[in-house]
Amino acid sequence: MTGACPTAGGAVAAAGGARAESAGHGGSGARIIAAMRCAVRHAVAALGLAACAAGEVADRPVGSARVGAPDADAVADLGLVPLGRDDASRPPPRDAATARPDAAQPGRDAAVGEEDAATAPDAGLDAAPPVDGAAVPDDPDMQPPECPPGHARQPDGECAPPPDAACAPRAETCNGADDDCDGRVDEAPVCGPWAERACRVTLGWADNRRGPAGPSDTWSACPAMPRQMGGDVRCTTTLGDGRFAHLDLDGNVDENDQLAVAFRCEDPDFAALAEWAETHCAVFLGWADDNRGPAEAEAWGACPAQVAGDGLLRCTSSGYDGVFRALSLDGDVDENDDLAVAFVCRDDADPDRARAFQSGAAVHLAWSPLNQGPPDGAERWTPECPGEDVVRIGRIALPRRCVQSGGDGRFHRLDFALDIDEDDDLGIALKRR
Ligand SMILES: [Ca+2]
Ligand SMILES: [Ca+2]
Ligand SMILES: [Ca+2]
Ligand SMILES: [Ca+2]
Repeated sequence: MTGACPTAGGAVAAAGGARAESAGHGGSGARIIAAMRCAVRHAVAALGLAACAAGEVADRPVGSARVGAPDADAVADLGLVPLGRDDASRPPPRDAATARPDAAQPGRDAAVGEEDAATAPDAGLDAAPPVDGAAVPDDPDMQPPECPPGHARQPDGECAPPPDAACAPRAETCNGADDDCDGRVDEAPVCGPWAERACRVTLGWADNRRGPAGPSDTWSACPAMPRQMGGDVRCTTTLGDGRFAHLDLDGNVDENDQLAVAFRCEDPDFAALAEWAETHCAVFLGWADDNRGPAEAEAWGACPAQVAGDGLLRCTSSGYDGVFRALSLDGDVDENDDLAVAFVCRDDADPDRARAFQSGAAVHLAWSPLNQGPPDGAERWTPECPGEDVVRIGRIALPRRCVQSGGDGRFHRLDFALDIDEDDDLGIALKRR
């Protein structure tokens, strides 16, 4: 033959004969090669990737060739797989010794393992015995996008970092480590109990603008002391038990009052985790007069894009650094005023971890008038939080109200129902969700 292709059936016969000759007594090398080369071309034509010139085919245009018997059987005889046939039905190469990485793609084939060979689109072609160095078609349209450096194609087609051979998978727990060996740290919502125990929220209040003038590590005696409840500058801190810390207000609460919050974590056994939580999560407080506060919102004024902000929707936060920033209230703080709370975790390098931590813990913020807040250390402020309870004193019904950050990073409003003054209580808690 001189390179012209016979009919598909002829190619099959030629290939079969060549194989018989080869197996039997060697035969003509040139004929074998030519026959197999054309068989490959027909397989390629069936895949729509290449075609013999129409004039080269004696009795049927290549464009009319269809995958199926006898072409498919012939192709299968050569260890090739026609398009549309399941990988599972693919016969193994007849001579394993002849199967070698495709010379056209040495790096790729060398990099992928057996699983890749079973799933890669060119697996059938790669698995074919090499025919006289014939190039395997490498249509870019058939290739999946390259995986990022260091990642490998998974059986489901996704790219993933290579498994850490030293990692022994176990259930993910909150420890700052990747327990289940999926390359992600604490990505499941497992950190609520740890946060409840190891982290603390401090709520500070001041009358007559006596709070620290700028960002401050301390607010009155906190956090060195868990609480200080005398004078114009007061503070209270959660104690790692999920219970409410109680803050007694004093004087009329108005434009000379301030609020502040801090969030700190400490755990000698998991110091890096505590450091991560304190610097990647923050408690936000919002305030608004004249019922301007939204019931639930992604943002409250400038927060959480900024750690504090002025204006009609004022806000402050623990700022991802454990530092107090005073929020100055305005006007008379009364039944038309709103507070709000949010708990926001963010980590550009590991968003799953931040989202999981945020959803695992909640900051509760509560209010009661006329000294009707539950005692310090109460497990609950209201039967449900968010929710409201009613306390009856004779014929007077007084509300207790509670909101919580809810795990969604959004601001949740605490709507005051009465004037706020020295007989009002605020409560703060950090709980697992
Ligand atoms: Ca993990
Ligand atoms: Ca973990
Ligand atoms: Ca005041
Ligand atoms: Ca007001």
